Amino acid sequence: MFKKIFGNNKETVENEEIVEEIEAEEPIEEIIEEVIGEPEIKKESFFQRLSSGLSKTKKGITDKIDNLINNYGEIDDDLFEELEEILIMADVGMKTTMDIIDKLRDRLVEKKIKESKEIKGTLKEVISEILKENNNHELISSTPTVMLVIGVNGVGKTTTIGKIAYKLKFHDKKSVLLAAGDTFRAAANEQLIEWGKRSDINVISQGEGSDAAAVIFDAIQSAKAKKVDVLLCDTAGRLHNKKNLMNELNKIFKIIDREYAEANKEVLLVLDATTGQNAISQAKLFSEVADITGLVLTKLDGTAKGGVILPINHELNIPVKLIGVGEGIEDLQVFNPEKFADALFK
Ligand SMILES: Nc1nc2c(ncn2[C@@H]2O[C@H](COP(=O)(O)OP(=O)(O)OP(=O)(O)O)[C@@H](O)[C@H]2O)c(=O)[nH]1
Ligand SMILES: [Mg+2]
Repeated sequence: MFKKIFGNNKETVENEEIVEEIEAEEPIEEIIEEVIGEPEIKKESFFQRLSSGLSKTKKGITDKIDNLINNYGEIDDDLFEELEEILIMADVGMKTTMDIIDKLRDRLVEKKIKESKEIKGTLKEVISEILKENNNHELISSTPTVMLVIGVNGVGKTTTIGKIAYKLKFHDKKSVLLAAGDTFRAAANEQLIEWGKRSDINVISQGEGSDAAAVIFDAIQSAKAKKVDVLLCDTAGRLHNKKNLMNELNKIFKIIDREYAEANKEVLLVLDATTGQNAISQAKLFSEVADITGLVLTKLDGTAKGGVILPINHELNIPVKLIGVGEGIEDLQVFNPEKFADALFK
């Protein structure tokens, strides 16, 4: 594959070439279909997508808060205790919940609010403020950019790359190249190539079992030669305690620094919202080994644990840049705190 990509001064290989090769092998095709499914482009507005994506979380937070408010007349300590319970059950986490309650109590006193039915607006205000902390949703500050996408197994790294590539190319009008840096999992290459094909974006790959750092090296040379705006690099799913895989990540960071010092570097950590509080510990552990520039919170659509975005914002000093609200190519949104709060409290 190395020769194929770089031989005869041909820096990249067209998706079609690789895909044709893969098509000859039936079982891999089946695996890809199983892993990716069909692209699903729904005719919904940004806000409708967000709103329907958050419906399960809304049931777990705001619908319960509505019930609570209706059950109380005057605000008292019991109400705050029940509110605390709702937030903790909705994966908001102990620290962030306590901070929300404290802020809410102060704000209600300031505003001289005594009736429970008047709480909601102030609670939304407090939650919006927490969502706005750390806010920097700029995905790329300058070009060229090398963006490395990391995270544990199955959180949605490859899918997110497919969606980001589509967004960058068709919404932001950037030229994009993909690097298949997951050389570990079976059919990982083919999955990325399939995503590339959907947006007609080239993929640099060397096949399963090859050296991930070598793939990134090749991809950088290609990105430079083609003056590509954004090089998006997939990586294998890894746990922080898997030493060899963490070393591999360090090797990749070094290659990027050495081979493309002039490029802007972004490291996106992908977190799966369905894992709730676990996502927070993943972010803490990964930030010990990598300079993470942004977070992506995926699978918000499939979970009632979307409240985890609050402690992620409040307790980690890394901005949430994107949120995944479905499996389709357009189901990735730039994280907008105000719209998020609106969708939650609608
Ligand atoms: N509902 C939903 N599913 C998602 C979202 N993002 C990813 N997925 C699904 O999550 C599953 C895993 O996604 P991948 O992109 O393969 O995850 P990965 O992190 O690359 O996995 P590994 O390479 O095995 O570590 C797939 O079935 C995706 O369709 C999302 O925002 N919403
Ligand atoms: Mg993957």
